Amino acid sequence: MSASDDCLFCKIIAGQIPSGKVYEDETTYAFKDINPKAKVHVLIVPKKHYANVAELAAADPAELAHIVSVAQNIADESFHGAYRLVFNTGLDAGQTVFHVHAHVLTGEKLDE
Ligand code: D5M
Repeated sequence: MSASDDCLFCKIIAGQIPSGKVYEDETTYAFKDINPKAKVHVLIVPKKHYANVAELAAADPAELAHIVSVAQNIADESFHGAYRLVFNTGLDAGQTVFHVHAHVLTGEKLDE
């Protein structure tokens, strides 16, 4: 799946739009959510463009597993390994950016 010219997260990954980077490797990029819902709220994205988590899981399950391990590392450093991992999928579930992203919520005790 190729990057869409008007994809906000492709532009962030390419450095065309600034972001609060917290982690980067060959395949994956993580940055602070602009509208944090927890003390630590990080978005983790694959550098390749997939619209949602189902597309990513079908095309590259190893990358999905890698995103989970990046989330675990962020939570290990922020809040003794406790975190919430959310993939909003579809407009009616609140997905607003159609480049798959894991929301990692951590850094404090979360509401149930
Ligand atoms: O989540 C999309 C998330 O993306 C939402 O929590 C805000 C965040 N966002 C939007 N623009 C930016 C920029 N420029 N930097 C950082 N974070 C951003 P969704 O699950 O699609 O609703």
